[in-house]
Amino acid sequence: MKDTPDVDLKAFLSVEGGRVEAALERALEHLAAELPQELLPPARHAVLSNGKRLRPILCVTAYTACGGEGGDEAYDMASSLELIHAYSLMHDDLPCMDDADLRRGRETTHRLYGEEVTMRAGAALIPAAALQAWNGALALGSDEATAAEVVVELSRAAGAGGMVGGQVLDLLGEGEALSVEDLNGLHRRKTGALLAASLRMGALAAGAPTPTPEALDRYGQAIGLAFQIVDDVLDATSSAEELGKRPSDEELHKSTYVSHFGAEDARRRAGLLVEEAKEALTAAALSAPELMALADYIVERRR
Ligand code: GRG
Repeated sequence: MKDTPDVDLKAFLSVEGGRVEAALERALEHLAAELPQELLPPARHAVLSNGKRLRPILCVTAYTACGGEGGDEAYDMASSLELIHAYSLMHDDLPCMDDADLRRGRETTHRLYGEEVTMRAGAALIPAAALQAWNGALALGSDEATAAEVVVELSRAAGAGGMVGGQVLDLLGEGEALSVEDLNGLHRRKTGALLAASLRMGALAAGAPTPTPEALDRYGQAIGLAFQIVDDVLDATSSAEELGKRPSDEELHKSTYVSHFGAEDARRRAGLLVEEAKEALTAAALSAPELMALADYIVERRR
């Protein structure tokens, strides 16, 4: 893993990931008080599995880079993104979507707990995430107008104009030869919107003045697309065991950046996007070595 001058990326990811993990435990304990008992084990299986926690880490890193100060509350707010992400993976893996049996190196939630319970537990995570974002932002000291903006940001990115809309395009595109423009549009929504919202939520909660959120947005859009390109490369060049997930894009007959450009050129394109992301931070004079290092991580990751 490449270190930028001031960042030991491995240590940073490990410490930040641990704090996200703790916040997710708190969120699930809170949810357990209200959730029908049968939904708790599948929710815990999906949320507390071996994810990279990239979205909450980006959120807290942007929050800190914008001058935000806060302890566990920042991770509580940011863990809302991981709740949305966990629900999306639970539903994405269902037989009516990708029909996956392996996720994060373990059996998928519906394989263990059944489809109906997985569908319900996933649905319960959506409003739980909105409340988590709202309560977390207030606990950080945001006023209600700002906390509402944070929740709107999350909801918009997760919704029809973002992740859900992108997923619909993805499902419709199976077995079709999509153009690069179609692929970009699909992935900006399906993957990019939530990644970009992670940064905007952090900036909003920190009360960052424009143009900082705009620069973070440019950074977020660029790493979002780079992330997906690398995802396609890894999918095409690694085994299910290495990636901890199945089925592959090829098995699902999906158009990918690798089918358009080949793995090597796709990787090169991802690298260019990462440079574009870093330039957005430099142009805004935003001193954020961790965000620079996270941009490198997007292309260097192995899973
Ligand atoms: C109702 C049509 C409809 C959809 C519901 C299922 C769904 C919403 C959306 C699915 C979108 C989806 C699966 C996006 C995930 C894309 C992606 C790149 C996932 C992998 O993310 P990582 O690499 O995974 O961050 P880890 O495991 O590290 O968290």
